Amino acid sequence: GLKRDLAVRRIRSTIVDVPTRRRHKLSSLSVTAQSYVIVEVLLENGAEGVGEAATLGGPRWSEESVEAIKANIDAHLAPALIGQPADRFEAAAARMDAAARRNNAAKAAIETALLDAVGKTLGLPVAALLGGAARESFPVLWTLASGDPGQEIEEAEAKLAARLHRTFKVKIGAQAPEADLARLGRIARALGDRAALIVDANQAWDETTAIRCLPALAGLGVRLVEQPLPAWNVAGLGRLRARGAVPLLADESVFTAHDMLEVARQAAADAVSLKLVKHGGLLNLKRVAGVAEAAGIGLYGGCLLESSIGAAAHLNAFATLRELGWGCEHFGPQILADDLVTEPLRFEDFHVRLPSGPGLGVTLDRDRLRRYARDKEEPCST
Ligand code: MUC
Ligand code: MG
Repeated sequence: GLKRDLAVRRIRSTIVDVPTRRRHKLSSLSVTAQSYVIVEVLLENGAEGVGEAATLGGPRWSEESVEAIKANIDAHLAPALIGQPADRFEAAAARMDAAARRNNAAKAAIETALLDAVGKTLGLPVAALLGGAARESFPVLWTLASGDPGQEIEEAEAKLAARLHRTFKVKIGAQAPEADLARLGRIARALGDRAALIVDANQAWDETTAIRCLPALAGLGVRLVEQPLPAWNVAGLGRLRARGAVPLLADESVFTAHDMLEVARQAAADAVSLKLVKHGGLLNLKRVAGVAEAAGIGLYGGCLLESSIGAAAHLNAFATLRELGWGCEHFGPQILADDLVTEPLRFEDFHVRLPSGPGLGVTLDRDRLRRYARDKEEPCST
């Protein structure tokens, strides 16, 4: 019967390192390659599914590294699911939670692969399994993060000319605030009203610095300031927001639905950045979005520089949200020197398209998986 057919036969995890087109510099880390764990699930019915766990700069953006993700999938998470029905997504998530605390990126990659395999079995997109798509394309921004304003202006001009992106997120916090303000001033003057700017400080500032700099950012026309304070300082974000200089976006402060509830209680953000690596799966991403919606907090489609696999997973969840007022930032496939799928996501007219077709709507390219695999021989967990 269907139940037996949908049982999980095998889960395989592979660490890959994919070079980026240029150095990507955040407040406290910088990368020239993106490291992912690609999870492949095989069902008894022969259907295959794929998922991706993204990291940024090892265990520095969040606590998970690809080495830890792979180890915990192979030793703890995969064994909890072998033989279990792949279509019982909530039950699978509960089994994973019982097997390992947190490990959100690892759990998200596995859940994505289950949804992909079941969607492929039923001939339905993952979005249909999550409530059904309410949109098929998403406004998508580009991130300027080389740290060199001349290069950043040139890069933004090329994106504008190609009609790929017209909102830019500038990564700040790697240098002194005044140097960042000067850099932003140059970028803002060069782009004028042809582009919208937001910034992400990745927790770099303390409250005093933020109180000093937020009005200046607003003066430069910055529309949204992402995570100016350390993740723990939700009360500080609430005080900053009460000053009303510029809208605030919570990123590292919100991993779980409980974190989201606390941000809502403290009125600490205007919007929240939704990401699989933080929330631990597509169902949990929708749960966090629900808490934000209940508090009147806006939704922003966040990323961690995923390939087209991880980006497709996010878009399938984002597609089911009624409002995604701040658009999304799934430019990841465009900053990679190569992708991991046979047909990359489509970017056009300042939007990225929800891929069509069953499951995630993308197909893993096994040649590329092998090319970028860190170890050429990967063991299976059966
Ligand atoms: C982050 O903190 O938002 C997303 C885009 C980007 O450039 O960095 C990431 C992580
Ligand atoms: Mg961020």
